Amino acid sequence: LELVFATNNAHKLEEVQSIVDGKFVIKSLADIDCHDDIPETGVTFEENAQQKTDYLVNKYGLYCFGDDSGLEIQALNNEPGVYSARYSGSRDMEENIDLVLERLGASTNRAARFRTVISLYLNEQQHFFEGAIDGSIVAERRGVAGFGYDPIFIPNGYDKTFAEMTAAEKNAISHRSIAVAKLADFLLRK
Ligand code: ITT
Repeated sequence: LELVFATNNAHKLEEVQSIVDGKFVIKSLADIDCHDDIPETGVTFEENAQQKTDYLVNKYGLYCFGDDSGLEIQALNNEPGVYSARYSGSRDMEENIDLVLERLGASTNRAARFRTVISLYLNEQQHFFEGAIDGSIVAERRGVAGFGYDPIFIPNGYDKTFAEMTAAEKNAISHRSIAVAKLADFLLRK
């Protein structure tokens, strides 16, 4: 089975490839020579994830999956949420993290959740798979691994941020790995 992964985020591609570990073949957008900026205008992870797969289905007629994900911070009314990639108005993650830390300030409620929704389009049918992990936001960045908000998120029960973990440690517990495990189970049962 070959599926196109509708993402322009190289970190997501790498994580998902390592989680799937060859159980099925993942083609990137570069592999199909697609360099488009796929529109993302929804207000939920589901809508955005489906927009990514709808785009490939409509343009290329391909079976594919897409990942929409983000960080929900309780004290910020679940922001940045679907706006995680552009919270400050730009895709610069330094600025996005600065804005989160500034808005959170000295708040004692540091509770946060990473969420991923995967949209799969296969055999003319639409499916969704979700993953989430609860944790908290630290006062200052820690670690250099991973991507996005990893330097400020500590999963509950751990004392390291995602950015202080190895890829294998993050992939063993992350929101993305939970969603991808459900996707892989579904595909392998077919
Ligand atoms: P595609 O839409 O092309 O897949 P994107 O980076 O725009 O790539 P999203 O729209 O899903 O992806 O935005 C999610 C943002 O949330 C992402 O840019 C990161 O900043 C953040 N994010 C998602 N998963 C993350 C993770 O595992 N660790 C840290 N930050 C993450």
